[in-house]
Amino acid sequence: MTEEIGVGMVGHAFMGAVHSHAWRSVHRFFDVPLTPRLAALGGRDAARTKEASAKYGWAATETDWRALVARDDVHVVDICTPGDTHAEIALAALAAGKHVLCEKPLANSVAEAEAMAAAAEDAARRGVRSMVAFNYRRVPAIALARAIVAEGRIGDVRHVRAVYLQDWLSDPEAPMTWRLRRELAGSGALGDLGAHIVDAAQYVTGDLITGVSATTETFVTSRPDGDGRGEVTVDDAAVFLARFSSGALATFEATRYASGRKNAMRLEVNGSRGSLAFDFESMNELSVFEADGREAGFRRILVTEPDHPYLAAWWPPGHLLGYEHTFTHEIADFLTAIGDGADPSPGFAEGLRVQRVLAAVEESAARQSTWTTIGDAR
Ligand code: SOE
Repeated sequence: MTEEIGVGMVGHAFMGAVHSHAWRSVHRFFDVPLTPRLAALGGRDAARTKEASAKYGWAATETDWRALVARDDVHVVDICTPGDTHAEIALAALAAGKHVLCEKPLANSVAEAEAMAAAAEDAARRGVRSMVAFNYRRVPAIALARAIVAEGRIGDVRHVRAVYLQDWLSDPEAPMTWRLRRELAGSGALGDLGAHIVDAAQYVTGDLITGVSATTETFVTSRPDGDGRGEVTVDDAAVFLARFSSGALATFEATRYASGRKNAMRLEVNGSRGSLAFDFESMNELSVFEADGREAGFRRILVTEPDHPYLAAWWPPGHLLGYEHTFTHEIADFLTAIGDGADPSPGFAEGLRVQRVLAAVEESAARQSTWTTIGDAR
């Protein structure tokens, strides 16, 4: 077993569960330089935190994240809380010399993300590492797509078409959650789902978005909340056009109202010599079109070969991976970077870049200035 590194995680809902799973299994499958020890789990409610800690295998619990950050047996702080607490926890952890893994989007505002990126840059000079948990980068098919684009196999990128479709708000009577409150979540489908496709599009193309024209909508403005109703203060859906620095054009759509679509995170890239297409609901596949083989059309590649990204650690070809593996890959990369004394990617500066795109989308949607209205439309 390699040297141990103590992990303290704040938050134990969906992301807490899936991160716990990854911390517990990463060193059993990947040759990582550090073996995680699940030192402490943080949560505000003592009973629920204890229950989660027993279920997911943490050694201790804390009800105050500051106490968790201060623990001598915690060397990494993993932030799985709603966005309103990311900046405060990350800044305190970095100041205390703890490595930080932070759920996406990095923060609830550009100002917070700027402070986090500056603190991360400063901490890196002291050997303290930080990373944003954009787990879809660690889907093997998405990592393979990036490699294919980087090798020039589809030529110059002309179009990116990215959607992230869920439907859990289609029912207007679905209850309120923190995800629908701006003060907690920062934004709605935009930050929750749009952040993933912005990051994935920039990651796969190796390019940056330089501008957007956007519109957003809140379809249902209040929802059942306890005995009464709560006001929805975020977007339910965001749709935007974007340009990349290469001149490539892109369209993005993030929504929780795409009835029947559960987690359809899809990306298509069209280049001058070929195309790539991915859909998370078939996450072990990548469709590839190379112009040289035009008659063959799109080929469906089953991304389960040992020479595909991350696959050597897992099962024989054709034995599929799932959502949870993306987090195991993310944490393997994070531990490797810490062990190598290198900055992991995506670091907080990349998280800030995504935050700026999200802010530009909100600004554009609020101004509505780039729309040409059809005269007789109401
Ligand atoms: C909920 O919409 C959610 O859990 C997102 O927050 C995650 O980032 C995404 O991976 C799945 O959907």
